Parts: sequence; C-alpha cells; structure tokens
Amino acid sequence: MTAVRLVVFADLHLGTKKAPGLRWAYEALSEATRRSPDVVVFAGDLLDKKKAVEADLADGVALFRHITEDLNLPLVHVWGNHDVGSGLLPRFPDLPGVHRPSGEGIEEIRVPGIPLVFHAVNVIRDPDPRDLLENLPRVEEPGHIGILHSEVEGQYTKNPCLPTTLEHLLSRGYGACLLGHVHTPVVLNEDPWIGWVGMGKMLELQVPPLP
Ligand SMILES: [Mn+2]
Repeated sequence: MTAVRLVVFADLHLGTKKAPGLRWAYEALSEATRRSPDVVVFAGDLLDKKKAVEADLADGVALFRHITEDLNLPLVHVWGNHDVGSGLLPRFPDLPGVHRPSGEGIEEIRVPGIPLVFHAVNVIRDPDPRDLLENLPRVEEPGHIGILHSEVEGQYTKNPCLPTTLEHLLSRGYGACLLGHVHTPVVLNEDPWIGWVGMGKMLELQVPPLP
C-alpha cells in the first residue's frame, strides 16, 4: 500500500434541522466510496445535544452499521461535546468494525489491515476544557493520524473543548490531524493536513502508511 485513503466527516448533529442530515451523509459516503477508500473517520458530534432523541440515536447506529456492513469499511471515530451532552451515549452499542477510544484519555487505535496508528480522544463532558492534548505522543515515522474534537487557540468557537495549538499539533509529526467541533471547513495546515472537516463536508485524503 503506497498511500492509505481516508474519507473523513464530522459534526453531523443528528436531530437538528440546522445540519445537513442523514440523507446527506448517505449520499456523500456513496459518492466518496466510489474512489475505493480504505477507512472512514468521523471526528465527533454525531448527535445534537439539544435536539437529538432516541430515533436519532437509532439513525446514528444505522449509519455506522451502513459504513461497516454495506460499504464494508472500518470506521474510526471519537465522541464530541454534543454527543456527551445529548445524554444518549450510554445506549450506543459497541459495533463490529467501529473503533473508538474506550476510556477518557488519549488512546492509540489500530485497525486490522490498515497500516496506520490513530491517536484519538473522546470528549467526556460538555464543555471539556481538559489540558490533555499536551500529552499527545510525538512520532518520527509516517502513518500516524490524530482524530480530535478540539478547539485550536480558541478559534471559531466560544466552547472550550480539548484545547490545543497549531504549533503543538504540527510538532507531533502526524500525517494528518482530523478535527471536529468547528462547523466551518477550515484548513489550518495543508501538508500535513490539519483542520476542521466542517459540517456537510466529506473530506478525501491520502496519507503515507506506517513503514
Ligand atoms: Mn462540538
């Protein structure tokens, strides 16, 4: 494998009419998977904390199952502040092929058959001002990817969420840092790609694999 193909989205906010919604997600995934990606990443806020109800939780589970079962792709994701704030997460099941941090800290996630290491953190409260990302491991080899639901230097958000800085993210040596939380698509750094995917955007990215 000379490059790993990622499809990345974030901030779906199921339940609110202000988001592009489930139909958008299915169509955008269908379009993006025509180019044979290896793995799907979701960077948090599947559910809207104010509007999501039980049916939206079921929609989120069905979407994740669609990715792993119909599209036959592994999914790596983190929870965002809206997911936590919805109160619905205790009823979200573990699904085969869906990978996320299991605890409260930074975790390394490896997916069978995918030559990458994902460094991922769940948001655990809303807001989540923990100064945790200073402990993101620094690497010297290709194939490491950050998945974070974060603010960067307080830009574009008033809601403290796993704060970090661009300088710090760049210093980790990752092949990409895929961010959720800010709804406008913002590229903070082109190469390696660091930025917010944004709401209603399906990002396609190729990254070098582990040696
Ligand atoms: Mn958020």
